[in-house]
Amino acid sequence: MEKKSYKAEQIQVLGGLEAVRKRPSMYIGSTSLPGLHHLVYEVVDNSVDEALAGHCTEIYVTIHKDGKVTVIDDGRGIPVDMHSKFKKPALEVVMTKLHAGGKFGKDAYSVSGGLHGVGISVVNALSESLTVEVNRDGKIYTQEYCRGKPLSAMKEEGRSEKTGTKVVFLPDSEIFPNTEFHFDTLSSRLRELAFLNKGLLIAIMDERTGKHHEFKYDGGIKEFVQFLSKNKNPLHKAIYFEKEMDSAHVEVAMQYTDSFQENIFSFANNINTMDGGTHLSGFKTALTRVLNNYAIKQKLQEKSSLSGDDVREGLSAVISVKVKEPQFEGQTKTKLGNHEVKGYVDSIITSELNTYLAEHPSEGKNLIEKVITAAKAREAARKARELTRRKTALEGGGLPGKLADCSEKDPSKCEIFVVEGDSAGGSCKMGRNRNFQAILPLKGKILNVEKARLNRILSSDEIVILITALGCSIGEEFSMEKLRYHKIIITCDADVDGNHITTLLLTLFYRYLKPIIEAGYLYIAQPPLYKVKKGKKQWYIYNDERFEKLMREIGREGVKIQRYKGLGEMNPNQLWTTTMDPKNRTLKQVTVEDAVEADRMFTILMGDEVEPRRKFIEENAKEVEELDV
Ligand code: 0RA
Repeated sequence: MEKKSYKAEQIQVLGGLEAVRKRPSMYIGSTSLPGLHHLVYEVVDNSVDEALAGHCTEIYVTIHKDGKVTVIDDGRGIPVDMHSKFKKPALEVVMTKLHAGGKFGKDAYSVSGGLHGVGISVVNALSESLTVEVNRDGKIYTQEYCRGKPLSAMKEEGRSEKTGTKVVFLPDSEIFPNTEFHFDTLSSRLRELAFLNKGLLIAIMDERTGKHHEFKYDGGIKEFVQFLSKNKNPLHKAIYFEKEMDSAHVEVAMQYTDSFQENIFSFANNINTMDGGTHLSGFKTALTRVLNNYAIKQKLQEKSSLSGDDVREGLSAVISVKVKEPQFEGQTKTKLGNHEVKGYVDSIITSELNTYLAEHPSEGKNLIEKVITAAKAREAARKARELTRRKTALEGGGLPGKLADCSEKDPSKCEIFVVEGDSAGGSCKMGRNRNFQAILPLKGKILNVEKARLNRILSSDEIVILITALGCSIGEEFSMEKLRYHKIIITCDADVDGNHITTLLLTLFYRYLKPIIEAGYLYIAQPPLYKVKKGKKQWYIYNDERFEKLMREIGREGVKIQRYKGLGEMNPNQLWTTTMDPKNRTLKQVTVEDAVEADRMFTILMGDEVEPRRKFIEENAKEVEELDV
């Protein structure tokens, strides 16, 4: 990319930072954990922009013991020349004025859109302290700030032959209720960025624990796809296409595996476009057309009959586009809107995939056989569904006999507790508020959907009962409008079996009913672990930490402790107060925060490969302590 020389005046300034401190969520989405982590991404995005412009090759992120984070890059360094309007160095303007961007104009791709690209000044505004050090023009420049305000003028401190920027910041505890960074959260986003920007080295070090990762992928998204298929059985080597168009750079990597799930991620300017958009739809349209034509040419079918779902079964793919003027749409700004991109992606896939199939006949044969088997299974599933419909009326109509429904009919007011076992189900039925709380007891373990296609899933009684109770159907006929409850609460024992059933249910929702998770309708009940009694006082305790703390406060003498092993040990009244009463209970909302990690976790935990599962459980022993899979 050509080198644009930079002038301080190019920086557009919209205003001061008071607005950011007054309404931080407007700029970083929230002040809870995602917002906190966004501070790091914001700084790193600026470094990645330098890499996209061809000036940066390494980025180092460090989480320090005192809660600070350092980001170092070897880019050009933030400019330090005088800004004529402000009579201040550009560095100070960039750090203290809102939206002091406009650095590359429309001449380059940059990470911006959604919540990204709000500017590094936002990080400064929301930091108790921030120090920036710039290596540029043979010199070192520094400046320090407190809550966005400079503590002194920019200083020149010696000479340096390097170029680059170092930012050290401490998130403001007046703004963020929790200022503790999660290594895994940061690490997985940084890994994603390294995949998306081939050759760029991104390292993260956690000085609190010594954990560290270093990511550098010369194969870029091709390696991303291999990573996604890692615990599955690939049918061929990953395929990679790349093309530079007038106003966009398009990359696609894909690989079929023998799994039944589709696993496609799309990105625009390094942002995960969760809601897809023109790049994704261009890919899907072209893939379906190319494979239908291929199957006809191979005399495997007479006319196009493979559906989009068929051609995507078992497919891992990453579509990454970099667009000069990205338009992000939708409420969360995670849908790419640029119309020209659909055609770009379509034409690349059409020509390149046809070439690939012509040049790789045996790979072609393997994958088209997989796709045709998927089509046959889909047909079988349709028949199974029809059969089930006749039997139990899958959508609407008759409700399952085991369901104790609520009297309220407005889904936004209704809750359903999906309860492990008939006896706990019975207590829940007695304890509930029948106006708005429904109870569905499930018998034992449901089928592991990770290992089955939809037609087999639909032959499982427990799943059909659950889907029927929910009202929303499944597969091609899934309908959010028909969902009968906007709170679905998984209620299992806090033991090995309970955890297993919870995971099985989560897998079912993640794989087949994902919109329910995305809408925020899925929850996990948090029944208490202990009842502690001393004299006339009694406490319900929900976690071990709190338990230890209470024991330190009240001592052990004359104290009666009951450890709950299952919901069945509580009477209806206790169940109501501790677990069901909206005024007292705590519910854990299920989110698809990191779909890549979630997919890996589900694949590892539920798939058939034993070794990765053993390793995962070992590494995450704390979280899955009692989960036997
Ligand atoms: C404004 C203009 C230029 C680069 C940057 C800011 C910049 C910001 C950050 C934040 C972290 N690392 C960074 N690296 C660069 C353009 C510089 C030029 O044209 O020379």
